[in-house]
Amino acid sequence: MSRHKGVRQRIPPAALYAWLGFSTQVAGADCTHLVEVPSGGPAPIRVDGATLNGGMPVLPGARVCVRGGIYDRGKLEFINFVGTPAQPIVITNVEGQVRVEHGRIYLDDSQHVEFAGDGDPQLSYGFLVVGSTEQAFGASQRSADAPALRGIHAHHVEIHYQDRFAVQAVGVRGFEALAVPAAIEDLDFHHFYIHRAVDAEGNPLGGFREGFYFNSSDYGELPVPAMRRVRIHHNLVQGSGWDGIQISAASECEVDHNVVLEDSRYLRQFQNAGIMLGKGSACQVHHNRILGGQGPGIYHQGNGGRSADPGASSAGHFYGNLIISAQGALLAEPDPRESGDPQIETADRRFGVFVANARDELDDNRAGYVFVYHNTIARSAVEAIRLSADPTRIAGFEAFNNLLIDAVVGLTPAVHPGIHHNLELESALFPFLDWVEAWGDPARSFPGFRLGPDSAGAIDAGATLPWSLANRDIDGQGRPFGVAYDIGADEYWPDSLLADGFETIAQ
Ligand SMILES: [Ca+2]
Ligand SMILES: [Ca+2]
Ligand SMILES: [Ca+2]
Repeated sequence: MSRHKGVRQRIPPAALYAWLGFSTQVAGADCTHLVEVPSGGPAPIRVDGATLNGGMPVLPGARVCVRGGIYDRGKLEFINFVGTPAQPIVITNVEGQVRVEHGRIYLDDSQHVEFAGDGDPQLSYGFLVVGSTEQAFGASQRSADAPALRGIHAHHVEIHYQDRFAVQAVGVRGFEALAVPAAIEDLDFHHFYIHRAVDAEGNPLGGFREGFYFNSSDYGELPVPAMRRVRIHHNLVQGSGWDGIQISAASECEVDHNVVLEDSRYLRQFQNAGIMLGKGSACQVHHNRILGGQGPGIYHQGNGGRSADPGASSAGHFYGNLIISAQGALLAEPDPRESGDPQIETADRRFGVFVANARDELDDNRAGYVFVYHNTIARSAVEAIRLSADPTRIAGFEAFNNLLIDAVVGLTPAVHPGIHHNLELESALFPFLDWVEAWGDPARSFPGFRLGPDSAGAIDAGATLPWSLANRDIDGQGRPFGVAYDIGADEYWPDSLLADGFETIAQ
């Protein structure tokens, strides 16, 4: 088992940009511009792409290198970097880590930018934000005159001990008055490691609310979707006070291969999901590990598919996730940023998957469809899977091939034509493979619930998938193997090495 290791996704080298003519060689990195981060001082640093190129705008395809160092307090802001889809502007670290202490990093009024924290091969995370009191990392369009928030690719960033939303993409302040907002499009965030500090005994020092909070300021005011083509993947969020990952008002959305550990520490009402899909969101949520959380593993009040044909849309699919709820009594930690008495919600909401709404993705007033399959859900204190029975909220659903372990209640509704091929069992009586999931720092261990050679009842017992999604299991292994699909997130492969699946970029 690995911890979050920051596996690289290398982008082709920037050699083709040599035509810019002012390439700066830094430690082998082909930089078109070099930014020095001054250490100390409370003043925010603004790196302005409109003038960085000798008083002129940085050109598409440029590689802006930020030299490693400590930047203490305030804000490190990159603004006015405008690339093109074919030639994004790369902002990356060189010669060490860019460490922003008691501050935050923002990428404002920029378009088609890759913010790449893998610039130093010695480091997993080239950018580190420590102990900020505002959003630790954000991307925003600050005015209607600025370029729309589009084409932002950010990766290999560590955020440690912050008090609010860790990674936030917010839209278009100043656009609220317009009837048709420019959409936020093409956001790709991966290999973020977001966690709080702990002392030697493992007690939390400080905390943060949400690992990712992707939303639009138009949320609730204007027709959805406000964001399109959003992907959040291969991130690790440990110890969030509120939801681990939230996306609202996003379509063509994918949340996959994330590890959410011990979310919902503050037990806030409506802020207690591992992965929260807010109104207007139509997402595929798959191959995530949601371990030790105190609320629903996946809570869905977003959109579903446009029709009963699951192949018609990418929306409203939840599959291949491993969800293991926290055991024992609920524990509420105080929200460090909340004045007055903490709002403690003690109702037990340890569902595995809770689908409250599935609006149609094209018409928010019309119920849509949702599909829940091939998840392994353990230790839920209430239903492992609850699907709203209100036909005005959900037009239809299918829940099948789910493995429900030690569930107090398996599914609600219990009987429905769309509910089939789910297996409920007690872990103590079932021969799972001896396999442990261990993630985070400090590491947290959970049973892997992988199928072994004796796991009859689950092996080859699933319904045949009528569409091509979920053709990989949580280990990255192909499915089906053998004569049929296995039930749960794992497909049993004999005599093959188990991978943790987390490194598997390609689907
Ligand atoms: Ca939330
Ligand atoms: Ca099989
Ligand atoms: Ca497997």
